[in-house]
Amino acid sequence: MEALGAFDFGAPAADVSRFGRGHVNDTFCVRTLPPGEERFILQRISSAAFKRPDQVMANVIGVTEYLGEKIRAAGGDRSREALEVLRTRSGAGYYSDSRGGAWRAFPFIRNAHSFHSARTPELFAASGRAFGRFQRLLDGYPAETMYETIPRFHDTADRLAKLKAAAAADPLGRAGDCAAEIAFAFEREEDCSVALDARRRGELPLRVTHNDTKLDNVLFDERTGEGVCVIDLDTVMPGLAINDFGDSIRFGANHCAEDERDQSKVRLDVELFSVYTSAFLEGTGGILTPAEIGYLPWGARLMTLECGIRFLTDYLEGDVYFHTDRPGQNLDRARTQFTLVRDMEARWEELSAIVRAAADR
Ligand code: ADP
Ligand code: GN1
Ligand code: MG
Repeated sequence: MEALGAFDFGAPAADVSRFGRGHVNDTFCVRTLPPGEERFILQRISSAAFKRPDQVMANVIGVTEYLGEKIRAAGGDRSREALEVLRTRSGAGYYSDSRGGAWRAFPFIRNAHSFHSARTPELFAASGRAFGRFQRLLDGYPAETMYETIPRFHDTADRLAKLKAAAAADPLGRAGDCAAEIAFAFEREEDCSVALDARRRGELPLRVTHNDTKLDNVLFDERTGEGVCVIDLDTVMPGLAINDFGDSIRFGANHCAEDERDQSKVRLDVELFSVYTSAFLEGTGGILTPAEIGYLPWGARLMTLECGIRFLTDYLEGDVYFHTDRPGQNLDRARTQFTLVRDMEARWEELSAIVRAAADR
């Protein structure tokens, strides 16, 4: 692997293996030869997702250095609580290989793991505190210096427009298999603009947000169980706090796989919703405005709807964006999201009451 030679890992690499379950980047774990075996994460940044790896890395370096300072100032362990970009041998933030692939590396955070489902309420709460804290730590970050690494990333109305275009073009003749799902999304056209309109009216402030807050983007300390480090920072950019809350709920407040085939197993776990809400609010340490708190349920509903729309669009376009390992996987993912949306709609008053009660505590 050409990229290996671009970084100084302190010793020759003994082993390189695929790592993690990310849907977008290609992640590897590099182990160096003993004695003093070290580990690193080596990643090829997805070119389907990110057109400007230079801008991605400028954001990631800016944010990790800023977080590092804050963590040090608070007496924390900088090497575990924030990612650190390993520079290339020539001092750059990433390496471009001869095929145009962009590679970056991070020291591996040891004795910590990511999880793909909220096995216990405590684990889910720990992720909420970690993402809330992430938001709080970045409260003073100069948003105007950041690049928009994926334009209109959480513009749900734009995502719906892209679904419409994909359904109309139907390049693989798949639209017939998912007419019900396409209709489900189109029926919710008005919802798609709820958060964007609140933003335009000035009700919701723009903050520096993570934008991809699924459970596997937190590393948990294997000893304490606490969320030690928020990772996967490619989409950190100006956005809405409610979306960071919402994407965590989408992924974690249930007991099914994201690509569950049996929709009878898919339902929102209101208890987990409640646990996450309290923990996230605790982590944010009071920085959220009353309007942001009021819109939290919308964050959950919209991130789930949007993600379903994105999976469905990718299914129609031939699975070119999200990694898949079986046919129909993106369609199953879309169906799961839409079942969760339906559940959130049915329990809307309950969710709003839970958020109000958590905010009052
Ligand atoms: P993707 O964007 O494809 O989701 P991530 O950056 O989330 O890629 O990395 C994929 C997985 O690799 C994570 O879920 C986590 O398990 C692991 N990982 C990433 N960075 C580190 C790190 N610095 N230390 C330990 N594990 C990591
Ligand atoms: C992708 O990279 P990963 O697997 O953490 C995607 C998210 C989706 C998620 C769905 C840059 O996240 O937006 O919500 O898959 N990331 C990007 O699981 O598109
Ligand atoms: Mg990830």
